[in-house]
Amino acid sequence: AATEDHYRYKYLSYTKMNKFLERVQERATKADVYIGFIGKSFEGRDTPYVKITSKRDSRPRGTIFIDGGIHSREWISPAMALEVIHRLALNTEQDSQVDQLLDMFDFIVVPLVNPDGYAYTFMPETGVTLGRLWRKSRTSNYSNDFSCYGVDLNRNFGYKWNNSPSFGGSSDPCSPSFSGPYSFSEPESNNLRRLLLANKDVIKGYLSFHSYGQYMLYPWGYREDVEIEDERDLIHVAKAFKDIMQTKNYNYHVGGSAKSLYPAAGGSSDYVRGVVGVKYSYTLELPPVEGSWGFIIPERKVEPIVTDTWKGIKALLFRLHSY
Ligand code: ING
Ligand code: ZN
Repeated sequence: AATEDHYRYKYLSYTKMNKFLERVQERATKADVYIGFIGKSFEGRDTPYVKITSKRDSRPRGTIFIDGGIHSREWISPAMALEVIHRLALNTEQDSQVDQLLDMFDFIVVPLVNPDGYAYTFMPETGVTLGRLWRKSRTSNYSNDFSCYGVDLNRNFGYKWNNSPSFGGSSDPCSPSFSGPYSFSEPESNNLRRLLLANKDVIKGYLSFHSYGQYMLYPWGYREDVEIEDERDLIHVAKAFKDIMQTKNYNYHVGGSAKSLYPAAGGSSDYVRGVVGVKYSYTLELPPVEGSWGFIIPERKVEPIVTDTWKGIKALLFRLHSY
């Protein structure tokens, strides 16, 4: 039978991803690995989350909450989330920093928030432009003739949802950034909200993996002209990531997401900061930097990207803990 290493550094289908998680759980010896489900997607796919905690003792720790795959075409995002799970749960590298991290934090990882969109990007018959580059969920109820599918889940979260003037989304169900008829209209965003709120009091940091562009973004996304409290701390923690990545020849930009990228209301990291109340809430735009095929990264690049990025994430978490 295939072990979890057989599945590592690959673009896994939804089904294989679930097998990977089970194998990791079976083989974890130094950490406790719990697999739960945040709910079902629109098309009925169970959406797993993984909780990883130290085996050493059960004293309460702050929690780092990580998600991937909000946008289906950004394949490097769930791949990164799975690497985090592998590193923390198995630590086959015998990295002493991982032991320290598990002493500092509990971890909750939702590797694939949008399994329907992701499954759609895996269907060869849909072609490159329609299928592989699909961004949204796959809801089918919102256009009059049922011809336009999906909601941009990163415009559907309930903090300043559809905030005008430039909310960076669309009210047109046919648009790739359709924000939905109301906030949390989608099972996928709503499922994530439930898990976030259930852990509201313990979450110390939130990381949402997207691609692409090499940005470490903090709120606010909804407007560029609103200052965020504690910006210096947010920058300082993000710089720990940026500096490590610099030594590996990545050039990350750290900044507020509306200012650095574009204004966009209804994103998950705004919700986590604004409603869940987590000070350190980030959206990480993974490589590459540019190019029209920025979402399509050859599979052989997965290993170097996620290996390098894990080092940056570790540095960020160590600095976060020092606050
Ligand atoms: N980028 C994000 C997007 O949803 C973002 C940028 C971050 C928007 C934070 C809002 C809040 O557009 C990608 N690549 O999806
Ligand atoms: Zn995205």
